[in-house]
Amino acid sequence: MAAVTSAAVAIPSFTGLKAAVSARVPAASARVPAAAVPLAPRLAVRASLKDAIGAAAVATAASAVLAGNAMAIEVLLGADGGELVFSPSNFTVSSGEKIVFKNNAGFPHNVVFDEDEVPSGVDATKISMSDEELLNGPGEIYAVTLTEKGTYSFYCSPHQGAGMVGKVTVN
Ligand SMILES: [Cu+2]
Repeated sequence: MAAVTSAAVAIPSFTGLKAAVSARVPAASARVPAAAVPLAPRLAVRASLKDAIGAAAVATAASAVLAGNAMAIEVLLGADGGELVFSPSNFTVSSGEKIVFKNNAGFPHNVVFDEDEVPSGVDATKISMSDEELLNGPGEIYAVTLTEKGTYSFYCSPHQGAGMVGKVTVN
């Protein structure tokens, strides 16, 4: 589940990093004596910069997957026309290929694998988001890698009733 959380903040964090860096530069070039800078704000800046750097590394990894790695498939959450579907909703991947579900329209969405429709021996909860966990913002992603061969069914819990369901076959 760590992948979910870090991926979810990837896009906003890039902006955050730039803001944090540019905010520091004027302070440094002004040569303000350290003692003149209130302690609490300095700590706050460091904390946010550190957070931004950590998230930026995640963002870089995520874009590498999306842009440069052939061993990944992107599945849109919500069609461009706003339909509450996975696009594609029925697809095939190789064992170990990363599947990146990306918020596109009609969110919030999530991705939950059906415990009754995964290959035997696979724990659906380990590859799913929880029912309460949602991707709320544009471009947020949930990535999962399936290694056990077979057919898996999944759904979006807010929109399962509206037909937002999908199937992936792992070869
Ligand atoms: Cu949905």
